[in-house]
Amino acid sequence: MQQFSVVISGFDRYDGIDVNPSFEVPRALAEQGLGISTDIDNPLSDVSVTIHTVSLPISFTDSWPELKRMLDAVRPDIVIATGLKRSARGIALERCATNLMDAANPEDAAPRRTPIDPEGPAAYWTRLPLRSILRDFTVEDIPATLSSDAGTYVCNSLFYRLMHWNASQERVLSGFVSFPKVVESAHSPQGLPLDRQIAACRAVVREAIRYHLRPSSEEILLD
Ligand code: PCA
Repeated sequence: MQQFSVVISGFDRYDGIDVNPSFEVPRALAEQGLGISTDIDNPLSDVSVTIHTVSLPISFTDSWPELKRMLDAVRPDIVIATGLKRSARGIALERCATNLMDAANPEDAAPRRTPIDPEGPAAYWTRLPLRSILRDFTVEDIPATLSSDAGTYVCNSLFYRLMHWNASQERVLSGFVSFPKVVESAHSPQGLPLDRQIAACRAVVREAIRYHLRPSSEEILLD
């Protein structure tokens, strides 16, 4: 049986948010597992998956070092970083991490319009198989969009540093998924119930493992 180690990161408390999906979803998934069918035709029936979760501070300086400590300790095959995008209607699959920090609030001594890594490339593409993830979402009726950027705040910085690290790793797949706000009704104009967000994250991990087992150039949808 093939062993897979998956790290799913989220963030600590947000001001004004009662139920924080990027805190709740990784923990729920670690508790509930992936629910992989043991059907012999299922390519995932022969894998054993361990999910590790970490909740990070919303900080330009501290979030990446904390995630990196976890990556060094666990040496995962797959890393899914997650965050909250308050404006998102459904799940936003982030395809691109850009080399830019720009905090909207200048009071907190946060960076204004500066590169994350002055020596680094302008952007990194995700390594996650977005095409097959979207296909799963359609089957499970989970509203989602492809997103071209995770903003210019801490989520994007973490995503960029993660992809920068991933560039020097063999056989590690990483990417970033933004959750919308948690709402009660599946038919709200904006946001999704927590159980739908957990189902979405489960599909992301499942497809990432499938792709890790059998990479194909078609599955990463960039345009
Ligand atoms: N959302 C903020 C910071 C962390 C998060 O989950 C952002 O969009 O950058």
